[in-house]
Amino acid sequence: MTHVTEDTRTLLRTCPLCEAVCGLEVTLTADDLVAGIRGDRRDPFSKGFLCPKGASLGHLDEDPDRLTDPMIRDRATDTWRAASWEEAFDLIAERLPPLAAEYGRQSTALYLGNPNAHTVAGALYLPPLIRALSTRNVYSASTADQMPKQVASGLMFGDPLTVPVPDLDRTDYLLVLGANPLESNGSLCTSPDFPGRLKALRKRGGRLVVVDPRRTRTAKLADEHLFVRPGSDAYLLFAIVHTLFAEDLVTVRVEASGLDEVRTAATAFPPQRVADRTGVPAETIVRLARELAAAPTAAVYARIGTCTAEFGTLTQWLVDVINVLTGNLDRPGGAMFATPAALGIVRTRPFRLGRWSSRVRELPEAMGEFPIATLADEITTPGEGQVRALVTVAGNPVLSAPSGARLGEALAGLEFMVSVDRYLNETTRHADVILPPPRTLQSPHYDFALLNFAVRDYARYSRPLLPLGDRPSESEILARLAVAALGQQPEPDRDPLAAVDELIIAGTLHKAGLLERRAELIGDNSTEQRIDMMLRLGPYGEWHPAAAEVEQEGVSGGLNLQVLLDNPHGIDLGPLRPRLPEALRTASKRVELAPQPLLDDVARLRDRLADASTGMVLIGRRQLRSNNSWMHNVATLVGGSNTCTLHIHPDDAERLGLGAEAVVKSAAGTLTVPVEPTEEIMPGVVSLPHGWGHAGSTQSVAREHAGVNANTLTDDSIIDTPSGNAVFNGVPVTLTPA
Ligand SMILES: Nc1nc2c(c(=O)[nH]1)N[C@H]1C(S)=C(S)[C@@H](COP(=O)(O)OP(=O)(O)OC[C@H]3O[C@@H](n4cnc5c(=O)[nH]c(N)nc54)[C@H](O)[C@@H]3O)O[C@H]1N2
Ligand SMILES: Nc1nc2c(c(=O)[nH]1)N[C@H]1C(S)=C(S)[C@@H](COP(=O)(O)OP(=O)(O)OC[C@H]3O[C@@H](n4cnc5c(=O)[nH]c(N)nc54)[C@H](O)[C@@H]3O)O[C@H]1N2
Ligand code: SF4
Ligand SMILES: [Mo]
Repeated sequence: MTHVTEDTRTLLRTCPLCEAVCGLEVTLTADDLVAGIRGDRRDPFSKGFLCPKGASLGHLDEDPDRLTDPMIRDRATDTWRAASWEEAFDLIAERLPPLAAEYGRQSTALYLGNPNAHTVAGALYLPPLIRALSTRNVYSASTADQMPKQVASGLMFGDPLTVPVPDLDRTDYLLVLGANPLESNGSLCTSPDFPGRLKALRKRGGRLVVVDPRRTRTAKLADEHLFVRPGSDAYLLFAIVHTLFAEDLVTVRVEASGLDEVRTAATAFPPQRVADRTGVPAETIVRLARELAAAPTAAVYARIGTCTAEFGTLTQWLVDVINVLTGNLDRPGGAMFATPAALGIVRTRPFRLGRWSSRVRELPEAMGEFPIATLADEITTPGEGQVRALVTVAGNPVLSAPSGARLGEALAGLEFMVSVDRYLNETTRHADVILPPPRTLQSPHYDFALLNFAVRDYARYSRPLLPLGDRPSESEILARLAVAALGQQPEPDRDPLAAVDELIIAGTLHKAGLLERRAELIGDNSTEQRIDMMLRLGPYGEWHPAAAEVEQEGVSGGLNLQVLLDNPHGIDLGPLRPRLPEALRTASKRVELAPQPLLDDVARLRDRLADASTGMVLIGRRQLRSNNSWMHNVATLVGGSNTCTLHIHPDDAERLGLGAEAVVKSAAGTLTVPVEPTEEIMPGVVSLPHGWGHAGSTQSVAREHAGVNANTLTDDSIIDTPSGNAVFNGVPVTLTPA
């Protein structure tokens, strides 16, 4: 496993850069620099797959502009200096608790960004930080991303983490809406080499249909591509449901309630009625419904293009309604649930939405969070509970949140801000203290979040490839931040990280009636002991009463950390298996096809069918060699197709008299952007990638490829009602020549 030559050594690690969880072979020089990265061909899941980002992990890790020391900002001069860890934590302990004491707990907000879904620190040490802050003002990238899917799943299956994924390797028919896995490598569908799996689907005679306002690389690979008007997917899917009922094509194979309510709701959306709004001809919609019903197995999969839209939750709901109505939920080749190996949150009561509401706009919480679309309101609106302090962990909401520019102005008005981040960027420049995580190669890796959504069951653990030296790990940073937020000093001789872990280990083992087996947990440190415990208690685990046999030679007796350490390429736990009704957490123990909060939102959908405008609308897009806002400082990744341009159909560009640049105006803001006419986008739609807008950055490469902040144009006053999710797609805009 470790290949050593005279001056290099090759080590194994999972790539943390996207949801595909590829295995990597990292070759390091004697002075610990990355000499090369290859896909790990012996990883049973990714089988050697690697994308340009994974190949650039070394450049990212060794970026000279990356922060290595804690940074403290002098507000008077707006200048930064490096500080010691002690000084940084002391300053936080001195400033944060008094603000909470004076203005109340709610005056401190927390924002959690996307990379937390990929780090051990994010999975294991954010919950204690949230508890320490004990504020309801918790925000994350989830409400700029997948919250509609989680709300829909929570209401239908009782648990927002019980999200079905298309059984990619076995399905005969895949309908994809608003996802472009050939560039993104997949999302809420952990599937290394997604492109290869789609090619294999077609090769075995399966059919791939892609619905997208752009003719994406995924669309080009498909048997059929349909342009759809942005934001109209819920109409399209409802018309498919309508047809399934009208033509008597419904076959329900799971225990489900609410069939009649769904049938009644669908009567308002016959194909002829939604054709204009969606841009998809009625005959095509009818044919899609018939094909889905007739295919031996089929799955509908919809991702970010349909989540970050005005009817995101209804769309995500209808995806799984169709998976149920065509008999494809929870069966091989259909839409199935993964069985992650590590014990997750054990939910005993059904998911509920809106247990409390935000102060200013009275928006309901979802999964303990408020919509990121209302953070600026909470910071800028005076009154009791006004947000005055903010902690951000691995997020850049100035570039990623709707009305990002407005949020940036709001951050400037905070009394105190702490960021845990590897860069000084558009968001962290407003902080008083930045605490940088160590290099990726100094961090352990286990995919606690993403393996919930994997298309095969699989587990892999990577120890840190490089020692930490005398700096804290990101897990320690979060644990110490929790201590500082409580206004406490870490107890001498007591590691705050170990203290957190011990509390959780004792609590979990006590609940499982296994406290006396505490001493059996192995690992180099308390984090590893926790991981060992989670694996032993998980569904394949040594301590699980019904541990499934691990389908790998040489592994018997159930999973634990030692098994993963002995199998550093990862362990294949087999294809997805049917999990209903065991996985359900609904009160009825049935799939709820017609949850009331969703039926309530159907009226809003009906109303909007008539008044849809026909003007130009803006959508986003992802770029292969990019990742949201933070990989633009790697020279090998930026440039070429990875630049911030406005895609527009040539006919629109000509009609509007646009030259090299256009002024794009929305209700929220105005931008001047370079124009790139392309036949690959449907008329009436323009596309701008997000995550750009680095003018004036201290990051030397990113500054040279600045681009503009697409979220200047998106509008935080418009959200998907049930989930509070941001709306990035279908934003009305006007265009004029620059
Ligand atoms: N218009 C538009 N806006 C969008 C989207 C869109 O499609 N269109 N997509 C949305 C989506 S899906 C998402 S997920 C959000 C992302 O929203 P955010 O998570 O707010 O944004 P990122 O750009 O991913 O920022 C990640 C930050 O984490 C830092 N970082 C990277 N690795 C680590 C680490 O290991 N530890 C720590 N502490 N920090 C780290 C980076 O330096 C960066 O500052 O953006 C959303 N915004
Ligand atoms: N290379 C790369 N990979 C990434 C990221 C990245 O920035 N770059 N980001 C990561 C993150 S955080 C996420 S969440 C995932 C997202 O992964 P995906 O969901 O695959 O994201 P996109 O590639 O943006 O694909 C969304 C598609 O939706 C289309 N679309 C826009 N509006 C609509 C609409 O109204 N209806 C329909 N049907 N389609 C619409 C867009 O044209 C686009 O092709 O990718 C992850 N992987
Ligand atoms: S596809 Fe994702 S996980 Fe795989 S190498 Fe690329 S960035 Fe890493
Ligand atoms: Mo995302």
